[in-house]
Amino acid sequence: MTCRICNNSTYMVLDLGSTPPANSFLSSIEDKIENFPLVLEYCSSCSNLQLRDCLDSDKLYKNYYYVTPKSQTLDSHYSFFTNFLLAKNYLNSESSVVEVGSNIGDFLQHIKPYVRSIIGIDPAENIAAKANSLGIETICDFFSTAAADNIKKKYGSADTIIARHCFAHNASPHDLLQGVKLLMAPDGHVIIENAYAVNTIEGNEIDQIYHEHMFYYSIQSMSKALELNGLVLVDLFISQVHGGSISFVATHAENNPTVLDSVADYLSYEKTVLTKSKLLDFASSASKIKIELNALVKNILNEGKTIYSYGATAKGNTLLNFIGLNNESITYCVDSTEIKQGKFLPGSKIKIINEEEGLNNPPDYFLLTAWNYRDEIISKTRESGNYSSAFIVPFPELKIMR
Ligand code: DWN
Repeated sequence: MTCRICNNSTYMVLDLGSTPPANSFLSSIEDKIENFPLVLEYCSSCSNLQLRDCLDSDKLYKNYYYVTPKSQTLDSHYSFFTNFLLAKNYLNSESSVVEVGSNIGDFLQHIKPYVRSIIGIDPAENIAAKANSLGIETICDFFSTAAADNIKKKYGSADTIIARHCFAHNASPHDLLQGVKLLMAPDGHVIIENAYAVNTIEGNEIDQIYHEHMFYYSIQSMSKALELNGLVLVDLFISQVHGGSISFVATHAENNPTVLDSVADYLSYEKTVLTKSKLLDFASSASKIKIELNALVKNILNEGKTIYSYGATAKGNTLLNFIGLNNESITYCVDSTEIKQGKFLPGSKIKIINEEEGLNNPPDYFLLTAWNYRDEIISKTRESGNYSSAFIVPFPELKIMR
């Protein structure tokens, strides 16, 4: 295969078999759903990790179930993110902001008081409609050069373009970056936040691999993609959100901007992680978690105890389907997202119930499929009066927390 960023050849790192698209929840247990291969590849030329097979975006986003959850973890991340942008003057009271993949507009709601104007763009019809009903002007479309052109004609150039956890969702970063190039003001900035390949590999996060995530960006691969589109990486910051994320800050290359030390500092560490041997370790961690988690679940069930999963996450669906766990071993999946409740997880066919039901009839163990909210979910569970359920945390190493 070839790298979708630099066109050099890639090699296979990990094959997770065939699974349904991770956010295609089933309305009925009888619903049939197609499986597609989930194979991760690496390009040693630009250090890009990508999916071998990309699904048509229309299939993935027409009716989308990921609604940004209400979460303290996310609220504090939004504050950290906004303070960083304001402190570095990537955002100020005169900024016109466009957020790509803005979901229901939670982040735009957060930065609204600090800037001149905000507009969201999101392809999921149900999600964009919800954002608009909440007062966040949201265009329902995929971001592309055509969409960028329309936004520019209607609202003018954007001083700041923000794209949080959506760049990996498009099979061609070049299309997205051409749109950015067109829409961004001459002295503007684009901030692209994404799960960071270094955290994914170091944390054995094999469940970050699902069809929506077509890329696992590194500083090297993003720099290359930016460079090929007349942009340049000038700054970055790292955060713990979503299992470890990186936010790339870029601007027009023709400005010959100063590249801050943060780029070189993190790049040297990244090069020690994205190596052939660490990628092999990552692939081995998949077999290890499969064996260990299956054995643990078997022991728990043999003792006559019950397990629910916590979080109807895209990640969780990769994990459950790869491990081979289903509704015979996991009784329910608890999740706070209303539109997911009453549905069934694709593949494992586990029924999703709300948090209150999970609290009223608690299991002996929760398999924490939303492990990225570990501390928040465990505190919330304890504060609600449930001191008995233990938590099985699958990553970075399988462990039980009581
Ligand atoms: O890139 C993507 C990321 C950012 O989000 C996606 N393509 C889709 C999604 O991935 P995910 O489904 O793995 O995301 P989360 O953010 O880990 O999902 C958390 C889930 O857990 C939500 O469905 C809500 C639920 N939840 C809950 O039930 N109680 C979350 C919290 C914090 C809670 O207290």
